[in-house]
Amino acid sequence: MTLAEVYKKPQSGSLMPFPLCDMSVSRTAVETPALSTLKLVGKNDISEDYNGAYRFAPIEEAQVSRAMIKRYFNIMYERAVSDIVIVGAGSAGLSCAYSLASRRPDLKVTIIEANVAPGGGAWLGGQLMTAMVIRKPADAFLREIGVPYEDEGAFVVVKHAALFTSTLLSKVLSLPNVVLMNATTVEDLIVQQDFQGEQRVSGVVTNWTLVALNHDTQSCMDPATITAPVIVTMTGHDGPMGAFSAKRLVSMGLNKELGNMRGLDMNRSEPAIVNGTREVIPGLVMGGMELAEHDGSNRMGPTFGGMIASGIKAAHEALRMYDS
Ligand code: 48N
Repeated sequence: MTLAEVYKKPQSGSLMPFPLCDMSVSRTAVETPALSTLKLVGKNDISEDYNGAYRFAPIEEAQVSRAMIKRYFNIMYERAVSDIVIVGAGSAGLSCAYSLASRRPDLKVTIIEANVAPGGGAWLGGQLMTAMVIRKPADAFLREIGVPYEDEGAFVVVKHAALFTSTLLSKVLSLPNVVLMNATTVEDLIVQQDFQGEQRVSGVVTNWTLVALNHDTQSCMDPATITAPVIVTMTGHDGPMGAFSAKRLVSMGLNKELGNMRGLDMNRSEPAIVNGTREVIPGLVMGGMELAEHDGSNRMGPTFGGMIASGIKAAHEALRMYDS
């Protein structure tokens, strides 16, 4: 029986019945089932004797692999030289990516995120509770990306942090000039002397996170590189690689010592981090909670307006550097 015949002739148990739809699709549609031909029936219409079968168009396994391989390695090839690299896809990094890439579609913005799941610490509001607090005026960003909230006067509350993070993530990923490489770690910085003799960050050294976490268990597994005139580092203050660049600047002698994040003080910390978001050494913008480790500013705990505003500030800094 040819492959086409297998897919034409429903065998018992071979195709899972799809009880929610009246599969009045014609035979020809089986080859290219268009969801529009499925008519959802009301919930009382599901009957035990439903004998339709939901069919997919036939596929070869290699087609699936090649569809992924072609795209991923095209991205790696094309983004080996980017315009702006953002390290860390937490609330600060994603806010920066959105602010940058939505205003400058001409720029190739590449986000490197160590976790499989981007979003950093912004999936919960605080201590496993779900609501997310954002102090004004950072609520303007919520209106820009279309996240509903409850207004509590000096601050607003998003009913679930995941609503903010998933909305922001989807907005960022829908921008054609953005590439997100998740499960990918920046495991070093490219630092070169520029024509003025200054040490300038001009790219990042990357590896798949599983490799980066296992360097001590295997003989050397060399990384890849991505060069760019501007790097934005927002790798947070905790987590397996928190404050990566802040620590690396110290270990490579480009910064004397870490400032080490200070205790919680919401009113001091958020403006300090937002206003302190800057080019910490030529070519490298630092913001978000990573900056608290670099500068020694306070932490703010479960309020995220400072991360959003730091991301926006970092975008302005990055554009100033890129266009200069
Ligand atoms: O969410 P984070 O950790 O960092 P931010 O700065 O975007 O937001 C911080 C915020 O969530 C808070 O910590 C809140 C406001 N609490 C403050 C407080 O007082 O406790 O995102 C950083 C991202 C994570 O997704 C990491 O996986 C990623 O950066 N990351 C890296 N990605 C690539 N390469 C690396 N070397 C790396 N290190 C971390």
